[in-house]
Formats: sequence, structure tokens, C-alpha cells
Amino acid sequence: MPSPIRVAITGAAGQIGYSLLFRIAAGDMLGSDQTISLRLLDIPASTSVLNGVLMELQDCAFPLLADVSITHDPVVAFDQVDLAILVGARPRSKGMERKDLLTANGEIFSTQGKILNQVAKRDAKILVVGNPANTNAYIAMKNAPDLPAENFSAMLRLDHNRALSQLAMKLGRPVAQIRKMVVWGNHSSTQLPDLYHAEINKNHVMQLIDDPAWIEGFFVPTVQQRGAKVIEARGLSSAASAANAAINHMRDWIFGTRQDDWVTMGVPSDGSYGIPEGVIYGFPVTCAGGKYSIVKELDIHPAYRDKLYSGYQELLEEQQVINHLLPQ
Ligand code: NAX
Repeated sequence: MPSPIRVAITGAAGQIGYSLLFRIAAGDMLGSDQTISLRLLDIPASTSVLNGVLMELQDCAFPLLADVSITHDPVVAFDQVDLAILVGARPRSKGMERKDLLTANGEIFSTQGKILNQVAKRDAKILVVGNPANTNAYIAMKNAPDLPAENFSAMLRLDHNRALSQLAMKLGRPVAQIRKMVVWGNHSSTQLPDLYHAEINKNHVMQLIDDPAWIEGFFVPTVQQRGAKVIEARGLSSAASAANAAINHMRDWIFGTRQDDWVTMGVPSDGSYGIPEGVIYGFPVTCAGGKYSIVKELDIHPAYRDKLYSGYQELLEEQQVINHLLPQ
């Protein structure tokens, strides 16, 4: 069996952490032939909870879990890591302005970016889940100038999966048959789920949708507002589905996307689709050999062109708030 892959997870005592760690340790992310060394990071106030999570991981006796350690020091957590999943972030508290949340969380990701820059493996793959995910990923990337920019990504896979499922339910077809979904832009309510390229058995799904009004009237708003609906129903934000999406994101990035398909990842823009460089944006990507490539030259639905740009503008507005956290 190959030597263990070192995986750091921040916010490990949180609710996404609780759904994520056990699946990773069971082999869902890296396969059943790969041992794993888990580095779990959380803040000192969460030490007791993290200790409980550690005990439960030990009690599972996972054959693939070579070792697991807990810490509140990111230098220890990120030391020589191959993969880092940055989940830990502050929730928005009552009365907190969005601007204050951006700054508070931005500070976490600027510190973690600097430390990853110092101690992570030079080819470490880093996924940011903590919100606002795109901007936090951008902050971490900018504070880690010695790591390749393309090794930083933000999670839009939950939005992508939500879009796949809504379409599958509408068509009464298995989700696995649907290919070429994309959710453009920011992981926020400006995100744009786009099914105009989607296919089932090489047929465009548009040929199968009998009431096109469903797209803008139901599909798009349902995907955009799904997170809020889950909070409304559960009293807590999405956790198991977010953990599942993080696993999907990492697995596809490492092992590759399937033939004739793509997935959505938040990645640094290269100017594709008129989105200027300088933001981390949700694009359709294919992955092979541990690298992603943005799918180019799709025909964008005319009504969507301005919407794609709105997502970019929102990301620029977010960046203005956290500009002081970027190396000048
Ligand atoms: P929880 O509040 O349950 O857990 C967050 C954990 O992070 C806590 O244990 C906390 O102590 C820890 N933490 C806070 N600051 C930290 C720091 N500086 N270093 C390490 N750990 C730190 O939140 P949870 O439901 O797990 O959600 C975590 C984040 O994911 C939130 O920002 C949430 O908004 C975001 N989400 C992102 C999604 C996406 O699709 N990108 C979807 C799900 C989720 O809403």
C-alpha cells in the first residue's frame, strides 16, 4: 500500500467536519488502497469537542487511517500536507454585517495562506469550503505566493450537485446519466446554475424539458436558495451534503473527471468567458493527472452573459472589503 497521504482539515470540530472526517477515513475520497494521515485543526475553544471527535475516529478502527492528530496550531496542522480542506470559519452572528464577516473570516484565510506557504508540500491541493468561499480562497492563494495559484480552489460542488439532482428529479432520470452541468460564479445567491449545456445519453436536456419556464421559474432559484431552505428546515446549515461535495471535489481533482463530462470548481480566472483574471470563480472544468482545465468556448445563453459578469462584480466588491488582507 502506498505511504499515507497527509490531509489537513480545519474546522474539524464543526458540523461539516463531523460529516467529512469519517468518510475520508473510510476511503471515500482517496480510495480503498490509500492510507491517510489526518491533521485536524480547530480553535482552542473547540478542544473538548475535537477530543470527542478524535475518540470516535479511534473507535471506528478504520483500516486506512494510519494516524490522526488534533491541534489548534495551523503550523502543526499544515506541516508537509498533501491536501488541505479549509472548512473552519466563523458563522455570521446576530447583528453582524456581511462586511464584518468578510473581514473576520478573511483574517483566518490570510493567516492560513501564509502558513501553507511556509510548511505545506509544494504541490499541496487546497480546497476552501468556509464562506465566503471564493474570496477566502483568493485571500489564501494571494498570501501563499510560493505555492502554485492553480492549487487553490473554492467549493461550488454542492451547488453543482444540487443542480444535477433538481434536473434529474424533473426528468425522472438517474442523476448519473446527466452530464455537463455548470454553476457559474460565486458561491452566493448570484451563482448561476446553467443547464443549457447538459446532456443525457448525448442528447441535449433542453429537448426533454417540456416547459422551458421551469428553468428560470423553478430550477435556477431553487438551486440558488437551497442552502437557505435547508437552514429553514433543519435549523442548521447544510453539512452532510457539503461534506459529500468536498469529497467529490477532491476526488475528481486528484483522480480525474469522467469521460464526456465536467464538474464545477471555483478556480482562478484565466480570462475565459469575459471574466477577468484576479478572482476565484465557478467554471466548468475537466480534471486529469491531478490538474484541472477550464472548459473553453461554450456558447453562453444570451440572457446569461450579463449574469456571468454580475458574479464577477460581486467578487470584486467582496475583495474591496478585504483588500488590506492581500499582500500589496
Ligand atoms: P460550524 O460552525 O459547525 O463549524 C465551524 C468550525 O470552524 C467550528 O468548529 C469552529 O470552532 C471552527 N473554526 C472557527 N475559526 C477557526 C479557525 N480560525 N481555525 C480553525 N477552525 C476554526 O460550521 P459548519 O456548518 O461546519 O460550516 C463551516 C463553513 O462552511 C461555514 O463558513 C459555512 O458557511 C461554510 N459552508 C460552505 C459551503 C460551500 O458550498 N462552500 C456549504 C456549506 C457551508 O455553509
